[in-house]
Amino acid sequence: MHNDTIAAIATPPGVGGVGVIRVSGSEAFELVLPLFKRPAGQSELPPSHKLTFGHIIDPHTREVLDEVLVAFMRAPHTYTRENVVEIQGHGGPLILRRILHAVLAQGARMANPGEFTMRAFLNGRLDLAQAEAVMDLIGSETEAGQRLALQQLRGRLSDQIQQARQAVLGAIARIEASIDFPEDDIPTPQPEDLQPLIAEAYQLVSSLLAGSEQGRLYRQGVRTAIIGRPNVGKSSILNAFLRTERAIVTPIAGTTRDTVEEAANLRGVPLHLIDTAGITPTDDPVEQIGVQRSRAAAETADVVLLVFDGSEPLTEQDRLVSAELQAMGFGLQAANSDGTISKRPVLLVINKADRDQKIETSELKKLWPEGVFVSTSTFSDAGLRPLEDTLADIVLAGRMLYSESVLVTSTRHQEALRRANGHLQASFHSLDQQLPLDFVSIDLRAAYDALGEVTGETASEDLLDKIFSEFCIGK
Ligand SMILES: Nc1nc2c(ncn2[C@@H]2O[C@H](COP(=O)(O)OP(=O)(O)O)[C@@H](O)[C@H]2O)c(=O)[nH]1
Ligand SMILES: [Mg+2]
Repeated sequence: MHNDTIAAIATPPGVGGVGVIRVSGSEAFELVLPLFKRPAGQSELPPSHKLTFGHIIDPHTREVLDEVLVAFMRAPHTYTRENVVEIQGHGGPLILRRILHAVLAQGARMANPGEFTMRAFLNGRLDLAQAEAVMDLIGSETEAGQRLALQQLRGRLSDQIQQARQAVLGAIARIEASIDFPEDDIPTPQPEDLQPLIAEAYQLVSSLLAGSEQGRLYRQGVRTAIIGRPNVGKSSILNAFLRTERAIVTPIAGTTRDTVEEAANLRGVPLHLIDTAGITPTDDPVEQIGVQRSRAAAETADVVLLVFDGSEPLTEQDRLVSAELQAMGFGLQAANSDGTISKRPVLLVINKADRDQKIETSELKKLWPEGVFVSTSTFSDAGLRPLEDTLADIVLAGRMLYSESVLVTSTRHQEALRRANGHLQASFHSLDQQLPLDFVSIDLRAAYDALGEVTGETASEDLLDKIFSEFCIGK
């Protein structure tokens, strides 16, 4: 049922200054009013969208549960477009649970994860891409990610999708009018009538796809594993990125025994840095586990920083680690024009640049003929900058994020757009081959539906359930 009244604690678990209970649905006002006691003389419904002071009481025992501010918000100018009540109580978990239970005892139902936002979607306040942006906005780790989510929430992505859909619909309408009403002498559309409309849609979708790999980085972040033999400075590099002493650094090889994972911010892209024990032959059982975990970290990484000690000649262990990474498919990354990256990128970091350099660069070049090298030192504040710059180049493939750009950030959208473009291409092809217009129309419909999946017009119930179940309760 989509208009029964739901309730949930909307603030995060734990202790806080205030906590909010959100109630939404056709009965929201009627369920909360009997619990809300105000100073004498005010028994009617308080004005909409204003905070009103009072107490929440247990309606049976008249016991006061909390001193609160309550906002009664009349539909449709609410988050869900239903009547909404927000009760601001003191932010203790027990207090909030007791207030929630009182609301539920009045006949409200406990909300499912994401159910408030789902109602906003079902009631037409947000489309699906905008609803997803709500979750991205809450979860964004960097300002750039936040900006992208906000653009999407404000409907910038949806606008472009709708524009593409309108163009496709224009082509479909011409074809179908001529098929359905042949007697009204509606002229059969010629390829040159349809091509500009299809091309317009194709171009819009292509430009969205072009930035989508980059967009995904801002949302999902980049898993970056720091790999190398022991003592080359891996943990020091992690610390330098974080600007704290997160990982233990000592001159003793084997100091890092487990992987350490931390988030850093690289020009707005969330970096998930993984410091590893290093890959090295060892008899120590604990170190062996550490080495296993280092391998696993490399296997699942988007980018590997392979660290060498520049103050020492290349060692046999360095060669072994390089060989292992190459066997995993790491090599020079190549950024394709459509934004995809064809090889798993590795960045070769020659650390301890502050010391006399004994490493043979010609040896390194033999190991990694197409490698991108960068010298760093973790001993000075500026020493990491070349590494950060080069990594940013690799990750962003040379493109900057413009604050006004609309980027597709979700795999789901990317996948739907790819399908849409596939169908648009097929319709072009059918036109070229002078196939019957029904064929063209079938592809155009498929493209139209694929685009509609992004904004939710053609999303299945299962898909909606899946998307909204990833939200938190109360959102
Ligand atoms: N001279 C110099 N020493 C460094 C640098 N980075 C790390 N070290 C030292 O190298 C040793 C090993 O560093 P650590 O980060 O623990 O290496 P890991 O085993 O690869 O994690 C420590 O004594 C560090 O102080 C650097 O840029 N220059
Ligand atoms: Mg270490």
